[in-house]
Amino acid sequence: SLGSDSAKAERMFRLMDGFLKNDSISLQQDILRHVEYTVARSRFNFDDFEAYQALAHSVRDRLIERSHDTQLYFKRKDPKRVYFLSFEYLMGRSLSNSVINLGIRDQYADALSQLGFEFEVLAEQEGDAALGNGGLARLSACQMDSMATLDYPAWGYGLRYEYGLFRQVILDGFQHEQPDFWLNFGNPWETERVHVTYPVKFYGVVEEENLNGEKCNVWIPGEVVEAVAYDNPIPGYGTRNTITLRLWAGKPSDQHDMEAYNTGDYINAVVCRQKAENISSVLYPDDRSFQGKELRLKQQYFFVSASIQDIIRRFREAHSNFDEFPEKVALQLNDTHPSLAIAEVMRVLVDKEHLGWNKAWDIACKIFSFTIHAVIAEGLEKIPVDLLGSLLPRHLQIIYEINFKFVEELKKRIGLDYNRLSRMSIIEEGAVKSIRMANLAIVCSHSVNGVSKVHSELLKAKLFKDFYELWPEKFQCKTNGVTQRRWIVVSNPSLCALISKWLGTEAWIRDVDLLTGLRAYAADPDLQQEWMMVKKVNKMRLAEYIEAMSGVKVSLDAMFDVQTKRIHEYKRQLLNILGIIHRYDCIKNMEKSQRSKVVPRVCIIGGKAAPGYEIAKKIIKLCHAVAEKINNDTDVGDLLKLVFIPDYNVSVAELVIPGADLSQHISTAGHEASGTGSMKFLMNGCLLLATEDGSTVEIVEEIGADNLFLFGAKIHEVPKLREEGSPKMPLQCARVIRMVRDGYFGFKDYFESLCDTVDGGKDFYLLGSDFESYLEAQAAADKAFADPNKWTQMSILSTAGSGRFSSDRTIRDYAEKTWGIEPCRFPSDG
Ligand code: CBF
Repeated sequence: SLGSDSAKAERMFRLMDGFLKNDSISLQQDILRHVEYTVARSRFNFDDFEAYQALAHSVRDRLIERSHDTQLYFKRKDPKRVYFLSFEYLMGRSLSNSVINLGIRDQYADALSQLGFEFEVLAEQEGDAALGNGGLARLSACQMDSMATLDYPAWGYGLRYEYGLFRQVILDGFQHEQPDFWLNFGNPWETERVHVTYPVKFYGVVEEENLNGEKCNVWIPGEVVEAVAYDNPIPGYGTRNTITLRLWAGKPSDQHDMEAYNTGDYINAVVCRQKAENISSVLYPDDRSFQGKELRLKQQYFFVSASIQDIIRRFREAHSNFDEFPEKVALQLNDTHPSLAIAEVMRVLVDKEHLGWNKAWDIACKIFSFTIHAVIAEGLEKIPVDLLGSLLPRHLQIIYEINFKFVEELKKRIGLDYNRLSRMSIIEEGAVKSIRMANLAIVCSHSVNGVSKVHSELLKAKLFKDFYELWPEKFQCKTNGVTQRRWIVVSNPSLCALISKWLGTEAWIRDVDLLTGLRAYAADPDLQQEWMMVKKVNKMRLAEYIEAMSGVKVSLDAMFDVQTKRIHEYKRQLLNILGIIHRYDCIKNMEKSQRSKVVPRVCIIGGKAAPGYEIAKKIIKLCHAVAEKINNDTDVGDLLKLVFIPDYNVSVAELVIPGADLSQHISTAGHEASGTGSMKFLMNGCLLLATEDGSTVEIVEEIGADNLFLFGAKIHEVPKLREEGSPKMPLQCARVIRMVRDGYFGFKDYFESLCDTVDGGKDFYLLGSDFESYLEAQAAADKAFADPNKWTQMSILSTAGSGRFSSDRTIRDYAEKTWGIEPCRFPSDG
């Protein structure tokens, strides 16, 4: 083996360092070779898309080489590895990110221009990999980038959905969903590992057997599906380390079908085989509600079972028993979605490895840690017992056993407090008896964390108070972060160059705390001038996109005010739209002579609504109806424009965020677990208009309340305001709601139920009571924008303070305090 002959191994590593050359001629040859032999087009005649495909394959070769080196090195060193289990990843495009992390973007750009192509144009050919819904999924992608860059021995596991998040198409202002068959033209980044497959079992019965005098449980499945691995390389920046995101796809299992073929039912057997592929076919498009559907549960178990088999197989290659398992393996549950992994690990260790329950449980409790992204109890997954029992009969038994032992232990600690016992039980009694997946994850995990300080405190004080009182040491906070590689270096190259110039180094790309060095120059007129130029260029890019998408021409002198995120009542896009109506109303009622004092605004809203979320869809329609009115009102002209950006996704975000002057993060206090969009805008020098919710509270700590526009009720005030209800509705808010109700923007009846959510007596999300303070914050933003130097200084200070919100900080924190892993860097210059 490599380890037993270290001289040979060293020689091999040296030889391998740079099989593929990165000079311009080698790159050109590589690209042409892929045009000819991979894309199968003549090297004398190929278009932009074919050039992109060849380019992507040439980059992939380099990624594969590095990924092999990394894996061999990990194998040799056998460090403790972390396995990140996430049901969703929003990776976006890979090309620019990969060549930047590999450090060969300029070389490729040069090689392509020699061939008559432009790198930027080819990069636009790539579609997004949208295997996730929103914040949680993009967070997973950012964290993968940080794990690779910080040289952690990490693997990501997930599902290879054939249909990613739906495409949003707007017709007459209404959202329609279209399937995103993103694999239509193949995916040049992934490698199918035909040899890495595992059987995943479903249904069937559990039988007791006698093994050497001991009773043991044997699960006889009713269906077996094969999981096939698709590997996606994740390159680190400034390192040769390239880790893997392994996604599973369903394939029919030959073993299990043989019976059907032998009985002559050929047609049915083939049709059944096809069912296997359905498991990984489609991503569920709801980001906050769960309906206990069988397919979703199947997906969860499928990905968990394949991942656990893979992890155990890797461990077994270097270890003959499980004694060292907790010293070598950390398993991170990204939300409750993968928490069946707990029951699966127990099943494997008890039923297959025969370790005995206590030893297996001891191991499970040492390896699992759990991140909660939900804020409210309704956001927590529950699986009906009947459903679980039919799909995974052995797992149901195991969960009952875990619960039994837990409740017995609990009784000893807290006595017979039945209310508390029933709240903490993993099994929820009721009309539909269910498994509380979060309780299962908390009971087993050695660490449980929220995703911002505020959220982590809420978990301790409310959602999981009982558990916190029992195990205070388990509860931690890991404030989310985003990667500066994607959100500055890739998406805002001009800002990246400017920062490096003023800091005199590019080291901040790996060591993001260096950004604080910008504070010293925030008032420097030269930097301010250059900073404004960069913003202008990015606004120009965005304005062109807006015109192309919506036909609306916008003025670059206007403040670009952006709210882009999933559409949810709690995120309060409706508050934004009502504020825009108010602004419009004010302009209309103003003396003409006064209008020159108005700070012009381009209001930009974008985001998808879950297909079954009626109110969210009405918000989208209202946005279009209001835009139609305002944008065609010559009286208003450039003073106010409203545009909705359709099909908001990662690559659109890369264009929108650098061009924003102001961005809104205005959730009702206590509803946003963290929010990560705010961090991306902050990095790009965009000022925030925000409520004190989620991670905004920490952003304020970092950049100071003077450098953003805060408003609204605080978390502790929300319950009382809810009790008070409508009497708090201010006149201005009532007036704009009335305009909508009266049909000023058309669709009178359609908007009725939407208006009811605000003035119908409940106003659960407190639009009414926050309205005045929202308008005040908007006025403060106008005032600041009217002073370009002041605004630019605030913008520089925003970027300078954004380092704390890098996923590098988050990941280091997880690695040191939760996973107990250390960097394992391939010995090379990168
Ligand atoms: O933690 C990442 C994000 O997760 C959510 O999107 C989620 O899916 N629960 C939250 O809503 C965000 O606040 C959070 O930033």
